[in-house]
Amino acid sequence: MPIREITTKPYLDQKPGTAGLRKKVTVFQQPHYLENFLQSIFDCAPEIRGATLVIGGDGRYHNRDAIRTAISMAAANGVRHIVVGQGGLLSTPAASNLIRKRGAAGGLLFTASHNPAGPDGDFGVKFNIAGGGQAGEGLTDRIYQQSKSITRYRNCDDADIDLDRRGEQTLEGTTIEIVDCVDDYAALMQSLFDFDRMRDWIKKGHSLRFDAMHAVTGPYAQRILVEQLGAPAGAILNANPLPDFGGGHPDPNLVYGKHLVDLAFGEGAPELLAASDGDGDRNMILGRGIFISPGDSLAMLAANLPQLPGYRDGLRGIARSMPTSRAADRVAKELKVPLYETPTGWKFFCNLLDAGNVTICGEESFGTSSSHAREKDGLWAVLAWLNVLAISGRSVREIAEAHWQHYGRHYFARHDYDELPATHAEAVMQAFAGSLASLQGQQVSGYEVTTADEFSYQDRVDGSIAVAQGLRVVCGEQARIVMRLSGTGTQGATLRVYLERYEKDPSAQGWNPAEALAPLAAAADQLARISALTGRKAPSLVT
Ligand code: VG1
Ligand code: CO
Repeated sequence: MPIREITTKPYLDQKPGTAGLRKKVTVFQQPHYLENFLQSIFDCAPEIRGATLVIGGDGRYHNRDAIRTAISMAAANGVRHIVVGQGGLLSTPAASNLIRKRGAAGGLLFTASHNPAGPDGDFGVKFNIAGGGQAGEGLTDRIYQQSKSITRYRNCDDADIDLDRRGEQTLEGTTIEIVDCVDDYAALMQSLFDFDRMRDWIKKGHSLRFDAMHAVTGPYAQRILVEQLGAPAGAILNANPLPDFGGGHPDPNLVYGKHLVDLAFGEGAPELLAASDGDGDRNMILGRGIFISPGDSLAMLAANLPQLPGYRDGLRGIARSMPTSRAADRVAKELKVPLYETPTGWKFFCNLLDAGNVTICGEESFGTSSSHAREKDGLWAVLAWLNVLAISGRSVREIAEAHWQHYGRHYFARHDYDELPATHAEAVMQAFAGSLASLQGQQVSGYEVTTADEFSYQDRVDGSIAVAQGLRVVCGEQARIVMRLSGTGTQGATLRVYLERYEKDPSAQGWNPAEALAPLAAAADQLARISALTGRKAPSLVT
């Protein structure tokens, strides 16, 4: 199995987005496509040579092929030790944990998150660095530049690797260690949460339901919730990972998780209902008769976290992405800890976490996690809620209502317009940008505009600046309209419109979010001429 240098020609479309390189499976199946990108990573991150690399994926179609290629190329590029999840499976947070625990110089994660899988579905690759976080903007751009001029890559001929056999194998002097995908992650969760209290809570007959959506979290939920915490096997839905995710769309939100919503609002509903996405980094939380929006979940967990074993020292700070509702800001204020507002994408939290500035982070896109990892962590959020329920003896609804009563309620919704022609999406952004200039001091939907600008962010640790991170109209604490274009799609452009409205008075908090936000939605349409410029009467998805 000699190492070979293979001559190649660059593909010019390998620009990573919000979370790595995401394309149709058929794009990744083109000769040398994945190889070019991986070699660009090895070229731009020479520290991996002679070091440890973690490799895993969410189990989707093409996962095994891609992982074999990655192992073979890593060996040919002089990686000393490769740690791979058995069967090629590692959830994104579990991979982040393994990178940290093994002192690895990096990790390759094969996932397109919640995007549908299968031969006609999506595929993706993310490069994570030492410490377990996603490569930052600078390195990501260097990798992209390298991919545009690449002329050769290194590979081993006919590498024969058994991804299912636990233990060590060798390839051209590189050790390949196949590990159980759950062990280290489960141990980490045990170090953070009170497993005895959670076990008791379940034993007393409190019920929960977790939907793994035929994606990567099945084995994790099975081990932790069923085997370790004693939940009945029926508490986990769709527990077996399938290459096409069972034909479903493992995106835990009100649309793709509607069956859970129906269960939560139906008779005999379980007390805690949750779901995760394709690669296990997202979470949706529901209780009997209530949906907890991700921004609320961040705020409520932040307020309750210091009661949990791993967080007894209190919070250092809280971070949220800019479009995420400002519910967490109020908790930070009361706890007298800093609140950081970052651009969309988990990579922006990593330097803050590394510097010890924040303990918990969240995004409106159903992402929450803490300093235990450098990725968002779906099951972590579920266990955190479960632990809070177990120690407080309160229901999800009671916790939420007490929170709103104390802090006020932030109504929030995201309206997505999918698969727009790029020209339409850009025209909307331009129209909105054009409106911003004259909005200062004006009224929008009855609120006075205090800021109308484009968000940019300077990293406090490395000084780097990220520009053009979304357009926003801020009406003090009362309301906000934010717009940005997605960086994770694989087809056309996706416009995201984020609406937020604050209601302090508990007697006025009984609206449903769609009603509460309708005037702001109308204002957004008017300011950015969305329906006029796109021909769409309504968003494709409201979450
Ligand atoms: C989306 C979300 C963002 C999230 C990203 C990756 O990005 O909005 O909050 O971090 O997906 O999540 P965009 O650019 O499409 O809005 V995951 O679970 O797909 O790794
Ligand atoms: Co994901």
